[in-house]
Amino acid sequence: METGKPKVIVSIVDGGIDLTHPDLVDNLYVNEEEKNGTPGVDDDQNGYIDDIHGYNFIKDDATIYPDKESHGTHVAGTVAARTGNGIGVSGIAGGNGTPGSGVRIMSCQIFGAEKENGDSPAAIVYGANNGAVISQNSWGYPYKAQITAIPKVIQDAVDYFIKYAGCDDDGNQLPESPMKGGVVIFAAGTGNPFFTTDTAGTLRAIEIGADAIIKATKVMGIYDKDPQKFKDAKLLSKVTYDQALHDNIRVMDDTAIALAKDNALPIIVCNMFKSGNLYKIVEGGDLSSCSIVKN
Ligand SMILES: [Ca+2]
Ligand SMILES: [Ca+2]
Repeated sequence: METGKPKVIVSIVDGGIDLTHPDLVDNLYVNEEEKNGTPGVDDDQNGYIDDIHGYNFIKDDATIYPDKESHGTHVAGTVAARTGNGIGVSGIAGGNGTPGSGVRIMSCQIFGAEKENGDSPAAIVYGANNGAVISQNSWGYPYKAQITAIPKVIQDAVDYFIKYAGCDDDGNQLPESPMKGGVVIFAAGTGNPFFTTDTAGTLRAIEIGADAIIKATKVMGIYDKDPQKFKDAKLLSKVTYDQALHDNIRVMDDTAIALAKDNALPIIVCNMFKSGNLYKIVEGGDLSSCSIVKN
């Protein structure tokens, strides 16, 4: 089981992390040039003064402080609270029990007290430019903001992170980086009154401008008849939204499929129990052992 690696830096784009938290101190990202540098001087010349553990994109300085709800600290703990130290919680990538064996968490602060919002595109880009290969985002817009699509500046920052995290200015993988290009994670609930999980999940995929939504199931994909009942059931590599809506296919509920159709969001159906399946789809775009719903 993977418990995290210290070479992997995760930027927490959120409220500021409590940098003194005993369950997090061992797994904080440290910019050594700034730590051993001169206060008030941008020692590593990255455009940010004294950014030792990340940066505060509200105040435009390096003073990181927890938000009102301690949400940033909570999220950081879920990612990398130290495992096996007898206190607090264990993060999913908090290490194997040996000090310093988990991923490194970087604090990119965009929330503070109420009505304090930071420059979130700059915070996402900062992560890519300073060694993070995973950008963790657990935030959104209030309903009253009436935002129905991901703002272009955010989409551009997300695209930048995916393309350039772990790379030098020419787009080549840095020797110390564990990967070329990054992963942007949006953590959010799919609960929505009167809507199914499938429909709410489809809505979230549209909101973040995703290339596709993956429906992981017990079977390889979509069949012409129930593969559990019929031995000669045939796997269909592609079906249209209208086919998915009709017949007995029932990939998802009709509302979810209609929403995907209206927004031209492909639905990939695959087997969640087959090892390496998700990786094949996400990394290589290999759809040979799954089905896709699109026009
Ligand atoms: Ca700096
Ligand atoms: Ca400095």
